[in-house]
Amino acid sequence: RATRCAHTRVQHSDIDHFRQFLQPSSILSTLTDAAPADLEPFNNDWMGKYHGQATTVLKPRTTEEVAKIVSWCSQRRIPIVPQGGNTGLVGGSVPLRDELILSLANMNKVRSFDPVSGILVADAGCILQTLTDYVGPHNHIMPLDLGAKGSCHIGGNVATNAGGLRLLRYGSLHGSVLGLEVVLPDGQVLDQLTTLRKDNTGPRHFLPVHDTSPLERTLVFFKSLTIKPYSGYDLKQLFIGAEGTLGIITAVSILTPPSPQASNNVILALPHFDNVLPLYKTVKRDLSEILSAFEFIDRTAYNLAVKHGQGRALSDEEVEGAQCFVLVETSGGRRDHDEEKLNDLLEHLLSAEQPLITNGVLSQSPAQFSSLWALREGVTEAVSKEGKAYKYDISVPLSSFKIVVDKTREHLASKGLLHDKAVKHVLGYGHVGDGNLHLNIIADAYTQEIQDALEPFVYEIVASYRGSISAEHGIGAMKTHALPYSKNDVAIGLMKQIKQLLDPHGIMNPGKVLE
Ligand code: AKG
Repeated sequence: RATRCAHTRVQHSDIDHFRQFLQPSSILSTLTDAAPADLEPFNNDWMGKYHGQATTVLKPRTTEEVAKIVSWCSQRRIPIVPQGGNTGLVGGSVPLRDELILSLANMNKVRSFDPVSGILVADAGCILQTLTDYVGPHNHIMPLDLGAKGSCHIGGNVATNAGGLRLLRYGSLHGSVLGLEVVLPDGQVLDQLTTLRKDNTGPRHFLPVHDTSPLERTLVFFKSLTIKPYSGYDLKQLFIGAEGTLGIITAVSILTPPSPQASNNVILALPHFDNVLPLYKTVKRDLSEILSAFEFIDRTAYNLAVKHGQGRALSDEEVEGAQCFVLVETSGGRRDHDEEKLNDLLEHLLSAEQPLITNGVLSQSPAQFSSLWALREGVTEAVSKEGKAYKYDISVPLSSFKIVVDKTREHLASKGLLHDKAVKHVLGYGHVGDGNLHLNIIADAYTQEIQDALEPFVYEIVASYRGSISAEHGIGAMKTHALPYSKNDVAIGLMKQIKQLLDPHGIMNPGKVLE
């Protein structure tokens, strides 16, 4: 187990202390004048699956304020849940009990942008879409894109190592994040907000506040592992995907790629799932450098997206005989060149002796481009409108996507749970190019019976493929117990030691990532 120290609840005297340096509007507490309903959006996740009982939400405006809050909480042993847009799917951003919630929502300024290098430095609480709009006029885009872009925060994206729809083209945040500013669990500020593309020196800036710094302790720790110290540990990588358990990300330096000059997309209807792999090979070969997304939705996911008004429904003729769909996007430098390539691909696919697809619908306008994307991006929303979703974000070999979905459906049927009063749908969609399947099970309600039928069943399938139980959504509160299905004892042991080293009192997002 990771550290579990005795924790303290927020008291009136703590609020009095916070009032000394926070504006009144930055403090929301039922201990003083807030109504419990005011805290509901912070205490509950958007799926209605995870619920906390925090009495207090603080919304600092500066890194210094964050540092003061954390330093106080460290001394008082008050556990903290850092919260961004609260759009996560694994219960990582809501309290498990009555921890203090530290919302980054008021830290929402762009600190700098260099239109030549494309390097953006922004507060952690900036909304992803706002940043996209900010860099857009400079002909840049954010290196990540996801369905929750209208409300998720860049700090939360980095803290969860979010993947999304552009990973195929621009890689993971471990590559595009150049620097971070992090408030450590004792209140010190680790300033690694570099805007350098290359930096092999390891830790550079450090603002010491107390005697023994976590950095010193980290170096001693690595020394104890007989790894050469000062050889350039890239400390920021520790915080990418740590889900706020090692510190609070307050600012992010990120490389934004140039906007593509031309983007197109097409939805391809496939008669069998078996065609997805050969199709992916063909598309990669024919589109090569302009391919920017290859997204999969099965027929159930498509039907739900259409039922709940997400994007443009294809005609009956276009979907006839389709078992699943693939959305292909191209992003390139010259519209006529890219269109020619895409048209050639379609012609080649449709005229083959044994066609891999039954139909292809090419977007003809920016509005159609968006509405084809909405069919794929809108699945999550459609699922939430249909019922309560059990979500498994897994990495498994691409060839097994359908097997995993089918086996789960059969398993639920064998338990007598596949009917209108229990599980209504089992569906799969996701990022083919990244080997990332989103397995969703939609039921009328969250029940222990369904939960027990799904776990460890799903995790055992994932482990049988040596896959990952968390591809891009994080571990949160949902998967702490399931970590051993994807990480061995050595890896988990090391994670616990790092947690112990940086957060000896266990105040940072307790019960998340590690049990
Ligand atoms: C996606 O649509 O790519 C997601 O990450 C959401 C998956 C889900 O809602 O299960």
